[in-house]
Amino acid sequence: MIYSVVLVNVANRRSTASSDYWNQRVSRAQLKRYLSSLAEMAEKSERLKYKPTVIDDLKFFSRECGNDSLIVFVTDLRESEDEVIKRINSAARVLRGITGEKSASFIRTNFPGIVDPVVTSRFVIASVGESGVGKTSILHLLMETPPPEEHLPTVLLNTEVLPNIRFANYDIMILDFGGQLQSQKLWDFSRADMAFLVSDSTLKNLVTSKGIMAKVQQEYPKLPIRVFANKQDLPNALDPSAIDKVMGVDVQSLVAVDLAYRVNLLKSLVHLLCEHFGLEVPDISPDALLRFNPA
Ligand SMILES: Nc1nc2c(ncn2[C@@H]2O[C@H](COP(=O)(O)OP(=O)(O)O)[C@@H](O)[C@H]2O)c(=O)[nH]1
Ligand SMILES: [Mg+2]
Repeated sequence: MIYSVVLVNVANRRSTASSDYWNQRVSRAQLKRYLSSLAEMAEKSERLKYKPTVIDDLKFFSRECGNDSLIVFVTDLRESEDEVIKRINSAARVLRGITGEKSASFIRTNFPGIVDPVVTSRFVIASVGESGVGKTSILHLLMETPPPEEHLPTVLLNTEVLPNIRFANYDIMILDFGGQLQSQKLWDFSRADMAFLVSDSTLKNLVTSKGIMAKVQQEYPKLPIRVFANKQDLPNALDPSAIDKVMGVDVQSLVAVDLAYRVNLLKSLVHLLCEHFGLEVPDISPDALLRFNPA
């Protein structure tokens, strides 16, 4: 996880702009300690100063980026160094490129917009399940847009509701696949980081969904799958504990057409993502962690 990207003025060692991606901010003291260690390393050798440095439980990377400035990436300890190095090199290149054209104050003011495209990554969730169980409705619930009143089966892939959700430095993309049999053959999880398996809450559909889950797990053993049991409002819905037993995993029950369920859905998404990235779930509202339709 990339927590922050900071622009530092080399002469006075102060940060002049930053773009923050997580609620854990880098303190001024930590940044100072990093800059001191960087100066020490630079004295020893030019090459050493590009080595990432750990301060407390944060990892610091930096590059010169023109205009007597330094760009600093602050990450957690799990983030792949190669990945960060690729990104910080690109960010430094972008900044050096515009240094001649734009004023320092322009760069300061527009800093997040300048570095965001280099810092953010895509996180793909494939949403699958039988036709008519509520996959498209779940997207509407997430995005707070009115759900479809009648069922228009999604063919292949729904490109009308394109959720635009930012979590930390990730752009969450949800692929809403069609559920009809001819579409099922085209489900492709090769680009997915996670899967949502949506079922309704009838025994019949849960059993079918369990079969789908087994198939997906066999083909993609490492893909995390979260199961949703939708349509809890209907009279033939099994209750949540029975659903967990049938499916053999924890299932999130839901009424995708009822806005009251949105908070729980957001919380669950935050939990899943934090778990995936090895983050502690912060004690703040999911709305503050998931940014919808970021510019
Ligand atoms: N009663 C009820 N109807 C729902 C719920 N979720 C979706 N629906 C309805 O079920 C139908 C199919 O939903 P849709 O999201 O298009 O299913 P998809 O084929 O899985 O994408 C639509 O008419 C929705 O309004 C729910 O939780 N309760
Ligand atoms: Mg659909």
